[in-house]
Amino acid sequence: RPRVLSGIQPTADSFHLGNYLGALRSWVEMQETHDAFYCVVDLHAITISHDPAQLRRRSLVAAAQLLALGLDPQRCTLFVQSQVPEHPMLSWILECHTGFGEAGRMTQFKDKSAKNERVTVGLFTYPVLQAADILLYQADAVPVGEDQRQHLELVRDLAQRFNTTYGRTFTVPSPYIVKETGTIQDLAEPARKMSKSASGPSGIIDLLEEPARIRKKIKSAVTDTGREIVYDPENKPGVSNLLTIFSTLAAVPIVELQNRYEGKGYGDLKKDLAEVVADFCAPIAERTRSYLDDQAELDKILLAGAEKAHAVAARTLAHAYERIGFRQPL
Ligand code: AQP
Repeated sequence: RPRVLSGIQPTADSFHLGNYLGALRSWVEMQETHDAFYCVVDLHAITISHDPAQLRRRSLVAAAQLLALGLDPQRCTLFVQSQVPEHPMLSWILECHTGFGEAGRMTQFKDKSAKNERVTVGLFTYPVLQAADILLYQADAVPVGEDQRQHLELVRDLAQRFNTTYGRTFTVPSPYIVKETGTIQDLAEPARKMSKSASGPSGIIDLLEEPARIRKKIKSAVTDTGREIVYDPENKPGVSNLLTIFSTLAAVPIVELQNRYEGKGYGDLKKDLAEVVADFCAPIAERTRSYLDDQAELDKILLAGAEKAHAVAARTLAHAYERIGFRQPL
């Protein structure tokens, strides 16, 4: 089976609809067809300022949500990044093979460093740690949203560079980006992506949110001028975003939705979509709570996942050490 790896940051109290439609949906599907490794990337979460107790809690909530979405520890390896020591070890090696200018071209770094007052070296090397995450597992594919495409290009470049310099060591991974849902836009500002850090409360829908709040947000989503319900992301980004969300969650093709709402108004579309989203999120929130009720079991699942991940990561790191000219790690 081909191997996949992907990660998600525990930087909020809940994942949002963009995370789910852009990435996590593929995670659940790919555990059936791939040898899948998924991690909660808490090392990445400290690249911006954080609170330790909150991070500890959020990592657990993140893992519980992933299980609630359908990840099955029997079918995939689910772990928390900081429990597997090889990640920062390989990251250091890769940092020493990354050009300063090359890392400086990453648009996510440019965006985040412009927004944060305190810009750390860790924020700068963020995508190199991401490369270590992926290369340690020899992943063939990486299911991510469109916003991660540039980072994935860097990962490929680093793998190729290392292989050319020292001999074949790493699998060169391909991004797996679902075209239709590559980016889910902010509900209040449809020109921007829905984002944990940049979206205001009216622009983002959390999977753990109360149904009443979800309905309210969908109903007040910014739509475009005109009345027609047609998919046209360029000229009608608001309505198109709603159609994308509707189509994927309800498994109805967009053309069919266009036909269904012909002659009707934005209000009709929003009213129905509000129900679809609220009905989708409610059982996820319920299941997340029940995973969190048994923390001992959750800890056990994560420890078992970390042990499985460590066995694979240690093998790759030993190989990289050999190639580089280091003595073997303990
Ligand atoms: N709006 C989005 N549409 C589609 N996919 C998205 N992803 C994030 N936002 C969207 C995908 O979710 C996965 C998890 O990425 P992450 O942990 O790096 O989350 P993120 O990038 O931190 O999410 P945000 O909301 O964008 O947070 P900030 O603003 O803090 O960076 C990734 O596969 C990502 O592509």
